[in-house]
Amino acid sequence: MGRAKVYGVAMKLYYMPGACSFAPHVIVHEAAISLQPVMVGRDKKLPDGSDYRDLNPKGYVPALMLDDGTLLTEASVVLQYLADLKPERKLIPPHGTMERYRVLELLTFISSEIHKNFSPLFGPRTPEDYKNQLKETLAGRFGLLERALVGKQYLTGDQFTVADAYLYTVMRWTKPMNIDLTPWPAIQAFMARTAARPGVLAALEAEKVKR
Ligand SMILES: N[C@@H](CCC(=O)N[C@@H](CS)C(=O)NCC(=O)O)C(=O)O
Repeated sequence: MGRAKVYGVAMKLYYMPGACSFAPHVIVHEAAISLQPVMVGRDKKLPDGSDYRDLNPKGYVPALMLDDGTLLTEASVVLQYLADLKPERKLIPPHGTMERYRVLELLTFISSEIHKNFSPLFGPRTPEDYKNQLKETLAGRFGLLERALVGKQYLTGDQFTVADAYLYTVMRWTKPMNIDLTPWPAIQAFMARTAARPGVLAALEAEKVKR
């Protein structure tokens, strides 16, 4: 079980190393949030030997267990919840602003158009033809992200947000999938810039995954 800085353990983040749960893990470090990260094994076993599915019937990560035992799932929602705990860190714009809707728009885009087009690429039974089709779809989506990132540090400008943590997390998967990012230089620059952030480095170290 990886342990980030524990400031007074109660809330728990369930994660698998390098999976989409890495995005909320980054936000935990970016915002210095007090929680205990708990690693879920590929066999769905928790460090105490119990079955993760007994706790979260969805069986996938991330999941956030709040201090009162409430379980919150779905990466985009867990990201919003964590960022809202520390509004002064500006990891998500305030409620009711157009800036917030823009970040929510990005989270949904990353979830449905990037994350979920990557997922079947990891499946050992996914047919090669379908994998190639998915890679073509992803390349089209990368073109949109490239345009969004040109001339900017992060997706919304100079401020790092939950959308950037999520985008960095899913774009890391281009490496194991042997997808060359050379055609998208603004995405490449974004990846290098984000990888150097202390919050990202701390999350990488906590999950014992490579940059
Ligand atoms: N809709 C979920 C999907 C989460 C998801 O795909 N999690 C993957 C890791 S990226 C997972 O836990 N896979 C292991 C499994 O399903 O057994 C979300 O957005 O949080």
